[in-house]
Amino acid sequence: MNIRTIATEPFDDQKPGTSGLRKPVPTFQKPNYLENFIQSIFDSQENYQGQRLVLGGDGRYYNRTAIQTILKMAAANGVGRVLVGQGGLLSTPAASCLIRKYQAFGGIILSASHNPGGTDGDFGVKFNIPNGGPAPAEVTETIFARSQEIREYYILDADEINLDQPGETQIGNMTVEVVDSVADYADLMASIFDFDAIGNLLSGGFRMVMDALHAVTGPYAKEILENRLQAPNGTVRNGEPLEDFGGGHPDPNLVYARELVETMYGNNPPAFGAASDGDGDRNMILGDHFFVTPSDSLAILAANATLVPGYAQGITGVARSMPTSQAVDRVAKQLGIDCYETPTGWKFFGNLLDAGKVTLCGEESFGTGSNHVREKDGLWAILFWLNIIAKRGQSVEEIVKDHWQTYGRTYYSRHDYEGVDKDSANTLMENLRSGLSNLPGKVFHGYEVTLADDFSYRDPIDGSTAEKQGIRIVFKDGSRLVFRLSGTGTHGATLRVYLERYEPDSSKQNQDSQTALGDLIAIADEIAQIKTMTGRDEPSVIT
Ligand code: VG1
Ligand code: CO
Repeated sequence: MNIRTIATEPFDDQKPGTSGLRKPVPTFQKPNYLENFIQSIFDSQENYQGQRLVLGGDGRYYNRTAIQTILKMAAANGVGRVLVGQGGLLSTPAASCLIRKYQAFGGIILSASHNPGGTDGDFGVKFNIPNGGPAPAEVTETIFARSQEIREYYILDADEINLDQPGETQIGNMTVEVVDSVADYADLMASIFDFDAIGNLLSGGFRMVMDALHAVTGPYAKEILENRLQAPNGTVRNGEPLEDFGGGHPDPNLVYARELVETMYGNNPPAFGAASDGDGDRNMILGDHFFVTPSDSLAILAANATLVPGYAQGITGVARSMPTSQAVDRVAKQLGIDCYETPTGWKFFGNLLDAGKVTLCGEESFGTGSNHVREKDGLWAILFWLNIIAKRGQSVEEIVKDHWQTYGRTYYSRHDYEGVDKDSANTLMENLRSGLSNLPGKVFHGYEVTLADDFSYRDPIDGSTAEKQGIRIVFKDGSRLVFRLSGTGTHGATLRVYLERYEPDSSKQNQDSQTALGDLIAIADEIAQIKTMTGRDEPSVIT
């Protein structure tokens, strides 16, 4: 056994963002770039020698290469056993499931999630902790600090591992176990949802389509929907994971999941349409000519949770990221349970879930999940919807409109200005920040500002704090504008503007959301000078 010590120099740009380290593939291909970051992860951990590590990725270009390197480095660093998904594939929620089930000390997930892949796309590395969730800021900061001092890394001389053959191989003192990427996760889903009811629905003529966007969810969706739940073959579209996602943008929204949207808004569409993202943690839900906003989806899952066997006893609490609409708050109020507001990013839900304070949580960015793992989970949300439909015997549109009748409708939209100039985006945010104290009391298009701040968060469990998490402008009627810069993009800056207005009157709940939010869209531009500062007339993506 030959462990080599390789001399290296730090890279100054290895600070993880909202969800892991994401960079263009050529950056990760620089000599020692991946190795430095991986060694920094090991260096930041204690007492992992001899323990288990979970490893897999979303199948994008560089996945297999990176896995071979990480296996040899794990062996050199004293890891006892690595569970790696067959073919190098693990969705983010499946990795979380394995970490928990097999008590690993952590997991390394290779994904840049919704960012495009391929030789000139993005690659990414996420590190998850023993609870199965994303490393909290304290851990990512330690990893980053380590990456700034690194001078050497350790790697074993070993042959490439065959990732396609399930079974065990020994490299050095470490065992590599190639595991079925899907089985444990599928079993977990079967333990939560009413597979009999969903199976009867799907084999009984109810038509659905699931678009995996050539990303990691394909094999999971085929096994669960087509094999275990007996949906007709072909229910899962674009189910073959490809290194470049077929040239697409694996982001399940109305713009990037165009093929699915065309089907669901075309002639004689299926009753249910769904899509997931690159690493399988996001979901989009569509009905016949009908789109469910992710914020509404979270509220509806919370309101209907007891229809699902896994939540039949009721939910203890809910949490949403700050920019996510307040629709779920109204459900929590009615149920008499707590509702927590956290910064953007799943890592902020971990402590609340671990402490049993919340059962369900979600983000406006097509992410919903529960205490079954510590990540958001695309297929879980899709199965949750199918379970509700099977039990209620109503269409997606009927379920949503019923919900609005009971709780009121929250018109909601996010406007993204992608790839704008970094300096201009920073100036826009700085200008907003410096003007915040002048806003309360001011009236724009009939909307009076009652609160304007830069969101900060104190974790109720461990007291850790996070500052500057997005600018909130709240109006007297509860309407809100939120501004923040993306922490996952790799080119220029992405400005996200979140718009929200509450409409309790059921006779006014059938407007197009962009129309209903028209005044707020105008106010956002007036206050933030978006057009002037970004040089853009309109957002690149509206969801
Ligand atoms: C975006 C979303 C955020 C999500 C994050 C990771 O972050 O807004 O809600 O948690 O992506 O999702 P940002 O900083 O770009 O707004 V995933 O599915 O890409 O890992
Ligand atoms: Co994702």
